[in-house]
Amino acid sequence: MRIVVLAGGIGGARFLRGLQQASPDADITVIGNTGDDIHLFGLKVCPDLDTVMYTLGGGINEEQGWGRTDETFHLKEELAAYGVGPEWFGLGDRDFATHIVRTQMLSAGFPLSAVTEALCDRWKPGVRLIPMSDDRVETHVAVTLPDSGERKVIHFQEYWVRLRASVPAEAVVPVGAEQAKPAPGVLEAIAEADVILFPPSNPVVSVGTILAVPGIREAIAEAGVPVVGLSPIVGDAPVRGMADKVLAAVGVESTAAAVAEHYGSGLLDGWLVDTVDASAVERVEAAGIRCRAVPLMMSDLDAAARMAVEALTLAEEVRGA
Ligand code: FO1
Repeated sequence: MRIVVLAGGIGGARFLRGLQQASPDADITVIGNTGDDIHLFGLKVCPDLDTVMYTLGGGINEEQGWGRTDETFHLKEELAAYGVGPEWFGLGDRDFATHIVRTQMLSAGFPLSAVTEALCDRWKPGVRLIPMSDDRVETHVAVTLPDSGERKVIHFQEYWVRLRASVPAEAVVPVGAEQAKPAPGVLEAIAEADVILFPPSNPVVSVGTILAVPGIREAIAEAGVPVVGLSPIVGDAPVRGMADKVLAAVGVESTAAAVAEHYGSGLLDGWLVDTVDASAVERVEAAGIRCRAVPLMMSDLDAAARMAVEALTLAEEVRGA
């Protein structure tokens, strides 16, 4: 079975680990979000691609869900000693190697998709990881800074990591998305998929950014195969991260049903909500999307695998409908 998954960071990566356990023989292609990418110290950092690669490759810092395990921060300390910022983004020594190799290959003219393939040759994630685009897309957020009251547009990572999303996101803009083209293999993977999954990733800055690349949303809508998503919102709050802050920016209430409606029945055929949101099932089905309430807390690998089974089961129900 050929499965395509649109993945962001931590939630998407953890779901993928469950999907691999649930469907070991499946041919899984991951279309990774690159809107979180940031250029630091002359290096290109791809947080969501690295989180998938490290999580499935066995190198992730499990508690954080990002960065490497057994990490040290000598490079970061030395840079700070030189007064070279920013200090708010925790790049570890092992992680730096990934960004140096990536930046070297990009400078030599390799597209990000080829670079990602080369990095995955080492990590062997067991999925094909393709960036949504080889073109530069960076999510920026309009905020009113708390101390000065100044209105500013800042990089997503500054909003997410330095400000901890502590102020409202007044606008979320995937800069460059309109001019971006799907990376080689993205549209082909969607066209050849037997099922397409939206994991519990951030619907605005992760899955939303992937869908903002012209051609990807259309390809999924026209793929003619079941498209099933899992709600990242449980009990009116994000399971992790601060999805509610960016959902507000696009006028979507932080509920499992609202996120399904936001994706729309033109895109989604099925939607899984957590058992605590069972009352949302009726509203989602009224929107033309089949809905089931199942446990959605990825407390461990087996829980993630059970969620993956539920998603694939719903996909078959939709296919048979
Ligand atoms: N998230 C944090 O909350 N604090 C950090 O210092 C931090 C550093 C970091 C370094 C590399 C990397 O790949 C990810 C990192 N993240 C950090 C997570 C990152 O902000 C998020 O994983 C995504 O951008 C959102 O999905």
